[in-house]
Amino acid sequence: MRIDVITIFGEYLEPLRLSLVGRAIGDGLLDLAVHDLRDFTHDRHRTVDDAPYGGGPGMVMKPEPWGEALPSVLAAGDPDQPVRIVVPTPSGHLFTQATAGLWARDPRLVFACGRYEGIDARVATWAETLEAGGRPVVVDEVSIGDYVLNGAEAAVLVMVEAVARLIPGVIGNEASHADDSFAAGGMERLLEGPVYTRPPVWEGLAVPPVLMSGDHGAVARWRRDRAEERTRRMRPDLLG
Ligand code: JAH
Repeated sequence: MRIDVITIFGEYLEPLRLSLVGRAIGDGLLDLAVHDLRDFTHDRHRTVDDAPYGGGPGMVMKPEPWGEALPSVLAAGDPDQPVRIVVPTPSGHLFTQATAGLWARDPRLVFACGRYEGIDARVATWAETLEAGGRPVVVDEVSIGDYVLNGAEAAVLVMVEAVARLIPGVIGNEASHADDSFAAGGMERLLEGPVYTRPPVWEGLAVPPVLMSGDHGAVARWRRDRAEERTRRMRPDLLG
């Protein structure tokens, strides 16, 4: 998979070169390219924002740098691959584990990072008229949750990590994400219950004996019960 990120704060994406995602890049399973939006401006101040039409506080990202950056970035990749452009915004539809699973099968994701009050709305509309890999470009406006950030970069970190670990070959132990909270299949829509390791007693607190019983059926039932109990307590909305 190739992932492009267009941003005015490229350094924000550097942590993606660490740890598991960094290893995926090193192993050639993920190609990450970060682009500076200001490279697509032409004035001496490399201006990317302007005042909002209709008045009000804050600034809006100008469309013209995006109008140059997006075709340039699309042309930098494999022209035969279809592209999904992702625009993180608090007014988008919710990004979930299911979204991550779908995107992990895409050959190309392009993240467009807004700052200020967001990107001129015409950019998303216009980007839908682009094509890549002989197919229309898909534009997804998504939110990672109901809070406002100072810009989309932190949301991109979250989404790239959630997607990259689902790329085949990226996680050494494929079974380890089958029972993650929110993973499809297995413990569907349940939070994960508590986990324990040695020592058997720590600060006077014992590990639940069933986990040391060697009875795999009893362990599975106990884990399912704890998962349901925790989901009822922490996230009753997930149980419907
Ligand atoms: C803030 C552009 N759902 C989290 C989220 C995503 C994006 C933004 N805020 C929150 C954001 C300012 C400018 C995007």
